Amino acid sequence: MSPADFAKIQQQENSYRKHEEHEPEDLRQAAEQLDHTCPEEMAEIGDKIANATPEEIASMRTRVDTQMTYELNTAQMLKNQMGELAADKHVKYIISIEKKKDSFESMVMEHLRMNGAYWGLTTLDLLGKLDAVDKEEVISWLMQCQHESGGFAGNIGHDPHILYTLSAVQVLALFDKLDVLDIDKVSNYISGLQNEDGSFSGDIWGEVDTRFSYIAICCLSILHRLDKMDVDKAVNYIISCKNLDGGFGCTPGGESHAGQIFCCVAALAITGALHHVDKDLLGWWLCERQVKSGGLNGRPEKLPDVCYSWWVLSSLIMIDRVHWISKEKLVKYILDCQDLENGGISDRPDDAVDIFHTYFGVAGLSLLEYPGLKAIDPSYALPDDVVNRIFFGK
Ligand code: GRG
Repeated sequence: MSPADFAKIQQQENSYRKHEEHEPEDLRQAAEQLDHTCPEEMAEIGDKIANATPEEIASMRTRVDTQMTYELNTAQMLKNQMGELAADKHVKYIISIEKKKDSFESMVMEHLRMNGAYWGLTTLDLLGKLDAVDKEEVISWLMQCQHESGGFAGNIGHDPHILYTLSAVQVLALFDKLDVLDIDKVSNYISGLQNEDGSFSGDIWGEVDTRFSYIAICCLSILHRLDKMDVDKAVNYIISCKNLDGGFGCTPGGESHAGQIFCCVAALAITGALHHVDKDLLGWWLCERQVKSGGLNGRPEKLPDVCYSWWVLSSLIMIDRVHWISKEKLVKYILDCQDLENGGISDRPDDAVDIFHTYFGVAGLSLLEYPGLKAIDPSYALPDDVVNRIFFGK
């Protein structure tokens, strides 16, 4: 073996030893390179072994050992960096919220408990643990939240709103219990909130928002009663909220925001009107939401938040542009937001967890095809099997 060969080997060994200082991307590339160059290197080693002295063989053995150690360390490091979903901890966290009725979180959630029920129960279902709750108890409480108008409130004794009505319908769909509903009563409540211009109000007080258009379309679609509303007018109103950047706002002229974009794109997807979306323009705006940490924000110059893993990702999927972001980096960001001790997911790493972000984190991972999770439908925000049962009876 020539001195030049020895110098080369020594240089490589030093670089292997220094791998901790490398960026994960460099290491991933190096691991791939090793994977590809290995056969030639082995052949080269084979040639040299034929004429090698005992010292040279010892040196080659060191080199192979170092290389293998490096590969194993790299694999281990990448695995550690990726982390894992603490599924059991999240299940315990969700169930514990129900039991801590006097906690701060329960108090501030009191008026929107119906949304909380949807977030928590859908997460449990995605994790394959919906049977950890007493279905009859949930349904009995849920039905006490319904008003004479047909709409549902966020909790017993509160006022009805379209926001809670969708959550109630979604929870019943999860449990395959839509038959407890007076479908006409609920669908009359929703269609009664449509305005002359095609928009929807959230309740009798009249606030208008594309969130309510989505909710009305999603809810009536689940109840097989889309014919009760003027779909053309609803679609035209949504299109009137489209901006020059390809996104959508809450009313005409309103700033594009990922949450509203989800609502408008999903409403157009459900009504078969996605051709109104400029997919490349909107896809570009949406993929620009991914920041350095891998997380997504909801609009330019804002901080990333786990909930946008849902709003942005589901929209990208619906317009076939999900490959425009780094899925791996987003998985890592969501996993970094877990409370590994007590369960739950937060908006950003090391912040306090809550049920809203726990749902959107797990739902985001489901969209990212994270192993062990049920698949979720990007437009109905319900597990695929629930959507299939509603529309195909299976
Ligand atoms: C069934 C999934 C599902 C939804 C129902 C309620 C609803 C329909 C959609 C809400 C869409 C929306 C507007 C989401 C955004 C929520 C959010 C985190 C808003 C925060 O806005 P800012 O301005 O935060 O406080 P940023 O991130 O812009 O600084």
